[in-house]
Amino acid sequence: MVLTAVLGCLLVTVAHAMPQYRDIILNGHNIPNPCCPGRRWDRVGHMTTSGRAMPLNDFGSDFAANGRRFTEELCLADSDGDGMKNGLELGLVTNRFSLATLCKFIGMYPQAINFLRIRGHLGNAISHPGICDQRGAQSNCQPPSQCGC
Ligand SMILES: [Ca+2]
Repeated sequence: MVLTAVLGCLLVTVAHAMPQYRDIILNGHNIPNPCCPGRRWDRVGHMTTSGRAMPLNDFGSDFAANGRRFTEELCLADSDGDGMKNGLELGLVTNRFSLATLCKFIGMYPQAINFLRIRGHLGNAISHPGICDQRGAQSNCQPPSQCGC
């Protein structure tokens, strides 16, 4: 009985959180949790990182609007309005190429995430692209009042 309940919860989580999308998002498996420093946010496109309620955050809405692909446009967008473009928050390193160039590249070759990392153009994600943490220099958003930790 308990096993059935646990498996049911896992299936619901897998069916709704769509963890495979993390594979096509830069650092999708290692998004910092803005509410709990040092922890990850496993559902990059959702407002919560755990629990059953899974409304999309602004990054998730933008991702869905882009056909559930990490496009050049999504890379250059500032989904959470904190003043930092998604590509920068997700770890693109712009010391050699501009963000526009790197976003164009990943938009054209979405399977090239590991190539970018190996070549030093992708570091660790520095903040969450869909949950405002007010890190951006031109931040125009508020962190959620109940982030959960
Ligand atoms: Ca942002």
